[in-house]
Amino acid sequence: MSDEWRRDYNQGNKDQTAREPILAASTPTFLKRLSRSVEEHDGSRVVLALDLEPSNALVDKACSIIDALACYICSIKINMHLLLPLSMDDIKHVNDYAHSYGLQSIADIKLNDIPSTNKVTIDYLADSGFDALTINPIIGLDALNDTIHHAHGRGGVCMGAIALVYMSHKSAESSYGMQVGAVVPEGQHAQNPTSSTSLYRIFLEWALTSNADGIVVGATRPEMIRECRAYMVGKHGYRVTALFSPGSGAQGGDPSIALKSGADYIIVGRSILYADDPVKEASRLAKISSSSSYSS
Ligand code: NUP
Repeated sequence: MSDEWRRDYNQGNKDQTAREPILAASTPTFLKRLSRSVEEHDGSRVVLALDLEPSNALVDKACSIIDALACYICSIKINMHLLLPLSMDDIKHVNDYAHSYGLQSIADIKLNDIPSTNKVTIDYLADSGFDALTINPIIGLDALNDTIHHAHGRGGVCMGAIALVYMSHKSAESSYGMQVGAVVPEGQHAQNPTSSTSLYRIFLEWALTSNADGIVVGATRPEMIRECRAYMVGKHGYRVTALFSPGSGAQGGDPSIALKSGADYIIVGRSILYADDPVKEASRLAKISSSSSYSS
């Protein structure tokens, strides 16, 4: 190793130490920050998916959309539509802009790698101003636990982690709905520790065991929302994990039914972004989300 390499390497290790979780007890969790945002935005439980089509001036477009819609939403959500074309500085600018309106920002990257890579990813996302990220439980219970623990301890931020439980698109049935021979600890979801169950039930159990801040269940599957909500309430007796539901509007789900079935937040992109009047549509969804609630 050359001196120059050694110097960089050692510096890198020092920086890594500086990244070790240092979290003040007073740092509010993602869900607390999100609840505050709901209060500040007239009770709206709409998470806006900023899924802009490829074009120039994406940062300006994202910021003008935030200007127009901030009072009807509680959070933005950014995925590959912006993460791939934009730089980290650009993304940070958009996130800071959202924060200036009191909004939260979720990185919808469906994190799905080995724990060491996941941790570096989380650090970059936190540095880019994100408040939470989505994660795919297919990485396995220990990896999920480890990764979420790292997100929660991320110095000064307390990143939230939202686990996929049942996605909204049609073919999700062939994966999340798959029957698998589960070995689930006794007393948990499956009655019989070696019985077969559906993959989404295992993901739900793992999400709760790993202290995920939220789960994703598609608005296209209100019966799954109802089942997951009932299980979460039954397990904890109260709500500690929020249910985020994408898939209303463009994907065919009904936002009001999703919320009444147990969703806490609806994630909406195209039906707002490409509405004839996006402000009117966002305002309509904000009203629905503030007035529809779960009844068991
Ligand atoms: O199961 C999921 N379904 C889904 O649509 C999980 C997601 N994260 N999403 C995201 O939600 C998707 O990537 C998109 O950003 C948004 C829904 O957008 P739209 O169908 O309302 O336009």
